[in-house]
Amino acid sequence: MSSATNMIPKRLSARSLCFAASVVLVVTTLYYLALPDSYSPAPHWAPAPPIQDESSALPDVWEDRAEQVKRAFLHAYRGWETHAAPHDELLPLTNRSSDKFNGWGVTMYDSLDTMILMGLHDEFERALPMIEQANFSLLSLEKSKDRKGRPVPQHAPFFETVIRYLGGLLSAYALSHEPILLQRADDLGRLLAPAFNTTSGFPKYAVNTDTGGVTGSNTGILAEIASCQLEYTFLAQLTGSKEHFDKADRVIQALAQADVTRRGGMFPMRWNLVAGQPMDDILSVGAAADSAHEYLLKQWLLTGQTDDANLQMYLRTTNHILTHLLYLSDDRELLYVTDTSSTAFLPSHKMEHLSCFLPGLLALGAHTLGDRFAALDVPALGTEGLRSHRALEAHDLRSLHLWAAEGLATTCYLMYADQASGLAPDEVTMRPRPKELGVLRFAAGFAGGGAEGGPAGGGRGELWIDAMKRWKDGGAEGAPPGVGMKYPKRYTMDGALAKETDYYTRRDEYFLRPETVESFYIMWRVTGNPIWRERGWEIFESIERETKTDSGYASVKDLYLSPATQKDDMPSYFLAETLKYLYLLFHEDDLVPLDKWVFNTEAHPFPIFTWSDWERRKFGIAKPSS
Ligand code: DMJ
Repeated sequence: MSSATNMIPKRLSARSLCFAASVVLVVTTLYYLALPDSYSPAPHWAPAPPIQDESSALPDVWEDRAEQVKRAFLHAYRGWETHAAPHDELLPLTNRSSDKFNGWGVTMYDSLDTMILMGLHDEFERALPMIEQANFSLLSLEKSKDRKGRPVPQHAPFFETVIRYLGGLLSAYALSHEPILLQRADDLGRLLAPAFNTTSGFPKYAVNTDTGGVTGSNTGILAEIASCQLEYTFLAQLTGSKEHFDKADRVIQALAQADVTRRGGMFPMRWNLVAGQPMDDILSVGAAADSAHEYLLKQWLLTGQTDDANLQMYLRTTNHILTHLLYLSDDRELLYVTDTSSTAFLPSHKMEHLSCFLPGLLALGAHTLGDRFAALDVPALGTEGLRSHRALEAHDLRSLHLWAAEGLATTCYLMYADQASGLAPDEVTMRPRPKELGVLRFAAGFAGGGAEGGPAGGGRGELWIDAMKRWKDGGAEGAPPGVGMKYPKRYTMDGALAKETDYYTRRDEYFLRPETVESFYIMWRVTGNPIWRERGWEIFESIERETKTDSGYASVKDLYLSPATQKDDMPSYFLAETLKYLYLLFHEDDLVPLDKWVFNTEAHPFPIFTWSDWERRKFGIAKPSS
């Protein structure tokens, strides 16, 4: 059990309250000045500004902050080049390397488009000859051992290889037009294609790129079987290859045809790759599920908003998330997203850092869907889907998605700001607000709990959508539940007041993950509210303070202490995603406009396109209905 379980909130000091009060006034005014006309879900309240450094109003501050992120990227990348190239990832404490992703130098492939966006042309140029020589063979791994001395597997994990390598090549090609990048993307797309040789068309776990042999059981994980559509579709559009197109299209068709009516139209976690049907009822936006939900909206966006199958799946899924997976915590009324188990769809009240991509996704949907929120095919919904639809009918969906996005992104921020290290735990268990006032509070096991003994699986709490209904029925006074002013609370090691906390930590490690700053970037672009930049800057400062090493940046544990304890690990997504989103968040120019580009789940931007008549005919794509 983590000692974080026994941490308690400390009262805010009078000095910090005074300081906060004075900046609230200034920043609220700034907020309204910066607010675009299109974002006005409830003009009578304002979201909470965090404690803000007054110097951030100066004109050059954000450019300087973007430069600092660029320097961080260079520090990490040069550390990899010096100590780990041509291997996959740098071990930033021992200056050794690891080969967890095929040994082809994943850090370089994952970093290519970030280099272009940051104007790091020397680094990009140095990478091209290595890509020229790449043959995507696994034979060099034959004698490699992992850190525990075990032989490294002789297969390329399909999902990770697609999102990091294929996504990286395609995006760098789109930004640079270097022909070798597309050639290698095409090679890799073909070498990985045997994974799709299943009855359903969903890909298997892994491929041996030397033999074409496929590894993995006939049970697939949602995120791994349904997060390749963007990459294979864009590859098809660039190469004109129907083979590539068909790979993505079969995945989309299999999802669209799967029977998920008793899950309210949302896709669960485990799938039978022969039948193409779900095998359990676990509904989650976290690990093993996340990017599959993301790709529904993004595939619709990538292909110029004409793909009705993906639109329908996205609308159904978000209806279910909004009505079944969102809850409020008991102390600060934090909005959180959890998962429901196979047993009667009970919520676990667990919230993962991985789930912090959801606010960004909801904001992106609110920004782009417009009147298409009304396009849901209601007669095709099952009973459960219809119930969600009815529960949402009273609401303006665009506002609801934006409020959910704001509340969730605030919770994701507080999971950082609450810790002495300023870095968020990978997993927490939330204490839900009880269903009705006066009902015995849900507290048993919380203070002395932990991953095993805590409240997971017990106590239903009040669904956000029910609290929203009461708020609306009561005249919609003040901020909607879970949205608006929220302050950090610093925890101490004394367990006496543990029942006052909103959550306890299940996993007190920060793996340099991007999801929270990814959502801040989209929130900033969609709402124009500077609060998201400020919060992103706080997180970057914590990353610099707690995770920087002589050669790179390290994952950390013991987050409730500063300095936190560093671990010998620097994932490639730190360069591909975390630093890219921070750079884009601070950069004064809109380098990747959201109406022109779509980010794959590894933050590699692909340009939005529309199919030409010839491509429609060649690939067999029906004309859009409107
Ligand atoms: C990234 O590799 C991708 O974003 C993936 O979809 C899940 N999360 C990791 C980083 O946390």
